[in-house]
Amino acid sequence: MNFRAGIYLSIIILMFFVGCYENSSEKLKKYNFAIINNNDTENQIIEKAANVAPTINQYNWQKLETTAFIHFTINTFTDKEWGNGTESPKIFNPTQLNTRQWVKVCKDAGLKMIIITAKHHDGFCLWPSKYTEHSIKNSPYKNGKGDIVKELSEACNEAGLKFGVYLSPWDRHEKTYGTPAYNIYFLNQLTELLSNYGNIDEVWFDGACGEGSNGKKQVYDWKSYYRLIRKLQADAVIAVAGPDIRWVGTESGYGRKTEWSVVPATNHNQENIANKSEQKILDDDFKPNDMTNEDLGSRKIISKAKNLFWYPSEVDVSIRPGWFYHQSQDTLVKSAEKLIDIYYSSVGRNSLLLLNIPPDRRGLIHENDVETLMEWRKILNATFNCNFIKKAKLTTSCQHKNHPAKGLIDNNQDTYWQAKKGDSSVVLNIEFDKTYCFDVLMLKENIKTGQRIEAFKLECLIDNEWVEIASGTTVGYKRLLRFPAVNAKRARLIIEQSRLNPTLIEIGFFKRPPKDFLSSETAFF
Ligand code: FUL
Repeated sequence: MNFRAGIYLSIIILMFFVGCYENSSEKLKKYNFAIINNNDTENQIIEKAANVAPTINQYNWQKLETTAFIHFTINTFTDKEWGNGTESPKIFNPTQLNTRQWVKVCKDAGLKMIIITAKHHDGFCLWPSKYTEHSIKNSPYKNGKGDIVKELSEACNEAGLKFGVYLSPWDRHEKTYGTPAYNIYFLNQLTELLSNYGNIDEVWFDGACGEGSNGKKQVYDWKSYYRLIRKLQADAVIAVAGPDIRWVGTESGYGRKTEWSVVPATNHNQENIANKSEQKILDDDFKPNDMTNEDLGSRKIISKAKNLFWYPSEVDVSIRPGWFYHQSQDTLVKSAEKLIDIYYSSVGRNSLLLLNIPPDRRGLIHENDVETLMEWRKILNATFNCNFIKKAKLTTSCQHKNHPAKGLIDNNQDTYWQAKKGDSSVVLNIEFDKTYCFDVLMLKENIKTGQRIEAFKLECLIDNEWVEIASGTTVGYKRLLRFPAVNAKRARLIIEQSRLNPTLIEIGFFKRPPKDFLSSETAFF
């Protein structure tokens, strides 16, 4: 193949797998990637990066903000985190399983989608797959007639929640694992899941594999898996070992303070994701294509890239120390306050939060988990129910004629403020209708035009002097900053640096409830 044909072919392949072909919304840009030419200057690369935007699927996914993971399988009955595939299906026996309870808890907690471990690493299937005997059909659950994927998808559907499936590529039970035949097995199982359970909104491919250097080595046919998903569930996003959604790089619940959704396309190397997807601490050493790197998308990183694409981050974390239920961890459920900190450090840092809530051996979400989730939601509601900006006067020297600052407070989710072309540092002046006490700032970029803001700070007029209250780097879909409470009538947001003219689609000033709020809740309201 000659050089030019090679380039065209690479572009077509990239377009297919990053999903631009599916983006039919006029409001979104056509491409979620940019090709960097060898002779592009640094400024041209920055400009290209600033114009990369999400696909419609990625955008819809990001808007969910908080979603739920359900880890439930044979491990729940063996008290293990990883099964080895030799467990008998006979021990899988949840006696009170009720997917409507799972859905109610998740919905009341404000979680907008549920992703279930249809098959974890041990290979046991929660649906009666016709390609294996290692499934729920040989368990005592409903005398082998149960199908938990179906029960959950129906319950989600009834309640208006989205639904996703986790299917572990690593399979410790299936005999063909490690041979090309396994790819056929995997595709068959995917076909069952994507054909028989209504809409699937997210497919989660775990990169984990604990085979070790002497273990079985499976060469996964990722491209066929992706092609099948695009064909059978065109609206689904493919996460982690997939092209649409990026693993944040830890399982701690904490994303990066500087989180870019536009990153080099080399981050999309599946073998690398698989190698690195065990629990890791972020470090400062730069390792190319490593999801655990602290910096994935700064100017320094993208200036060396060949291609860029929109690859937003998902923060997966469990409400308990383990991913699966263990009775010994009933007292170790994360507190509402801890989950609040996680919320600010995930959703508040341009990521989506995927919170794992593992049902117990009865097949129910345990009372302790329910309690903490309801408290968490109460604190979030009490914080974000009232945005003090609503009656403020906004002025700026810098606004695009079609996107004035009033677009930030006109209650229309589609209007936004944009600086004029050429303005990459701007000031937005805010005069509230009265003095407010606030301790949270929320910023949201209009990511339909791309992610651009690189540095910002908030100042308030206190005793006639402008005082810096908070500062940050990236914004993206949503950025939340907490700070000690201030009383102010005037504030100004200074966007100090941006890749091209910045946009904001929403801005918010909020007050967190007092620490004893949960115990004195009635008094507070
Ligand atoms: C990891 C797995 O090994 C864990 O068991 C869990 O499923 C987590 C979400 O991903 O890679």
